[in-house]
Amino acid sequence: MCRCSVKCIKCVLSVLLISHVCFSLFQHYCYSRGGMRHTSYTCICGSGNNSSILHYGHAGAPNDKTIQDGDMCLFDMGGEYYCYSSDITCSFPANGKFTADQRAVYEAVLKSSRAVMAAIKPGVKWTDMHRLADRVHLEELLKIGILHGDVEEMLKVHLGSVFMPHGLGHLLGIDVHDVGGYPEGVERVDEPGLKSLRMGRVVQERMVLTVEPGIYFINHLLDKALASPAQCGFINTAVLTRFRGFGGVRIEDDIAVTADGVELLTCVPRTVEEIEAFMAEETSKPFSPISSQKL
Ligand SMILES: [Mn+2]
Repeated sequence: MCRCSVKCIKCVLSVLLISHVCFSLFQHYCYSRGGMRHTSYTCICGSGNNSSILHYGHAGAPNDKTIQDGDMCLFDMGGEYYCYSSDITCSFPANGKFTADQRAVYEAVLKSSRAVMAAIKPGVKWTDMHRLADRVHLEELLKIGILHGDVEEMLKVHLGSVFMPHGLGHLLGIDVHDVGGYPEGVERVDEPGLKSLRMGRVVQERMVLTVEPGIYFINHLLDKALASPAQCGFINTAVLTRFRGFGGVRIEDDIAVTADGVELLTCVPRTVEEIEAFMAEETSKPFSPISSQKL
């Protein structure tokens, strides 16, 4: 189902409309091409500032925004095949071309995603992978100029969770957030960000997991950080202001843990160059999700 979901995502990447239309195209593609009657969850098709809403797409925020030129889009979509789930997020600029700020934030997340994937192997703690993603994000936000100061000090005051308030990833299987994340004897770490992890275990061979770091500009979390004496000193308010309304970037891949590393199950365009090339090629073709492709 990962392979078909990837093809569907590529199909949706090539046309942009109202968010729920993108969801419906994905559903149609999943069912007609992959025999997948259901998606694994209500897909998230956020754009612009809505891409910072972690579970955008629910009934209270029903994927109803028209996508605008210049928006970042965050599409979190997965098909379900005979109860087995997939869960993939692509973030991309609606018009196919990253601005300098969009590129900087996107590449910061890609760097943490790839650092985590390079570090995962049997025996590592999943909580340490989350901490690694936080560290890379903070290092990169420092380079962008949104933060200043010492990354070690930032980690002590949990500054990473201001930008990534969710967990790094979760077990994937019969359920999209599969069970077994906290068996008896495994305690949840009660720290911002880490407490949201749906899996607290040591990584084992043959586990299937999502790796989904993200950086989001969520106004109420930014305001809270600016009001916190422990955190506000690290934030460059003038630069941060530029990113208000940016939304967010998440890069979510599905992996299977092997004896000495990972197998990547989601082969979608990931680098800035791959995404821009893919969107330039696809948008140059006439689009019809029903008739243009042979079933
Ligand atoms: Mn996920």
